[in-house]
Amino acid sequence: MKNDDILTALDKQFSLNKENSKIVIVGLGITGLSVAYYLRRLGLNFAIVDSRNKPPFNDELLAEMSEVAVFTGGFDPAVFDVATHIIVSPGISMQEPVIEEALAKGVRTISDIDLFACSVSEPVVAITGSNGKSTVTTMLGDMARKAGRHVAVGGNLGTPALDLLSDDAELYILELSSFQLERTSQLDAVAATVLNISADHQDRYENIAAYVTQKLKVYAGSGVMVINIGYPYSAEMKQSNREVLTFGVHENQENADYHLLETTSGMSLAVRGRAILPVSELLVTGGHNQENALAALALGSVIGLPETAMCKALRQYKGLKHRVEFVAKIAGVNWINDSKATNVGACVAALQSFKNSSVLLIAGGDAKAADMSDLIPLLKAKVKALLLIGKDSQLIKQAVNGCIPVLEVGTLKKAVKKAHGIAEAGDTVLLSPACASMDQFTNYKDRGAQFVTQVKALQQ
Ligand code: UMA
Ligand code: ADP
Repeated sequence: MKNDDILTALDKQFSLNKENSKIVIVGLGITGLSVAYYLRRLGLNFAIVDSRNKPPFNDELLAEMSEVAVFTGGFDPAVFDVATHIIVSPGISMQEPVIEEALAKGVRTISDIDLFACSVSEPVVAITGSNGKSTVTTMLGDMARKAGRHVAVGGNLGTPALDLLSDDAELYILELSSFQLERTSQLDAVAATVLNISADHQDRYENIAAYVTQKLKVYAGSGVMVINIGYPYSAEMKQSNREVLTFGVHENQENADYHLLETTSGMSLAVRGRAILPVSELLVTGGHNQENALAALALGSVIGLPETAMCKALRQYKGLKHRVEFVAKIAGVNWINDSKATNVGACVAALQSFKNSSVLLIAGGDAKAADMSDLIPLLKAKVKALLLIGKDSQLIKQAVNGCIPVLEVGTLKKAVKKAHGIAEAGDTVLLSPACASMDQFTNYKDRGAQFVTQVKALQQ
């Protein structure tokens, strides 16, 4: 869209304009920086505030836009007092006292996703869920490229939505987190999905219902609702005036539009009883990835991607790093990096893909107030020993209540060393922490990369 059209849309939706608006960007992470570039392009003035002393993009911002006022080292209420609009980054809770006070005074809040939604006329596909978002987003991106579409893929995946805006893009695929959705009002995706729900971010939400409410905002607007029939909330979610497509691999899956089908040559991905791709041809493993593939197929069908192109992309999809990623086989022991398992649901999915109780599981970190006792059935079925790292070790140890042997090792380095000492040929050492990483690492990528380095060092 042209800048003038975007400005008209922003004025209409949010009374945001050059003449009367005083905009404050809250947070100078990658989202805050993308908002700054976007507002500058439109000729809108703004200030930035960040609670950290040295936010990650401070230097880049000052180098590129030295005229912008940047307030760091806390949320100074004086900055919020002058604002007419605040654009709050996803990592900051809307329950921050300064933000609550501003909203109570009538300051308008807009998310980067709102700005994005007001700036595109091309179709947008929106993907959320507790787990599998990045996998499905990238699968669908590959499918669209295979079909010859000019597609831009990002959001919570890594590239902020506003940085995707381009004249070339004919289609946008966005991964969205609950943090992004909770503060968004303008989304109207042509196809949207909540892939699944398991407890996550319970440090930011009062209860699971509050978390689900935010996830369901992905279905805002009038597009096709792509629904996983295996989840209890799915029936409530259906709206009679909306087109719905279902997918699933659970008990009632035969009722789904996209499901698994037993054929004479084995299990296949299927559309309404018609087999389209044997699961043996997928490079990614585990029932959860078959479900991800079904979700991507359903979303792809809404945007008119040919089935042949979609299946070709699925056959070639190798999976993302840090998601049940094979690292090495050392003395008959498989080492697997699943650092992206930042919640219990993801760890459960990883454990389910192993056949017997030969797993040495390295877990722990910041549990984000989750109930770790949900791991107990899978720990009993698949895990020989649990090696705990990170700040919530004690809490996890108490929650699993001695159901299997637990070793509190503290750090990842010690966990790798210990696991190497006790693993026997045929075992698998799995890093699938069920926790966020920030207590000991920069992020999950850093945690995964350190694991890979330490495992590779064992081979020397
Ligand atoms: N922070 C402060 N003070 C501030 C601003 C931020 O302490 O003033 C902290 C936050 O509490 C958080 C960190 O800085 O711990 C980053 O927050 P941010 O809002 O600046 O984040 P961005 O760098 O803009 O990255 C965000 C998403 N991060 C979060 O939602 C925490 C990235 O998702 C996303 O890729 C990026 O926008 C582009 O859309 C990451 C993530 O961990 C991968 N997401 C969570 C998840 O997947 O579970 C939701
Ligand atoms: P997200 O972007 O939602 O965090 P990813 O695709 O990055 O999802 O995968 C994160 C973790 O969840 C990985 O450990 C992965 O193995 C696991 N996972 C992926 N898809 C699913 C699914 N459909 N159900 C449960 N766990 C999954």
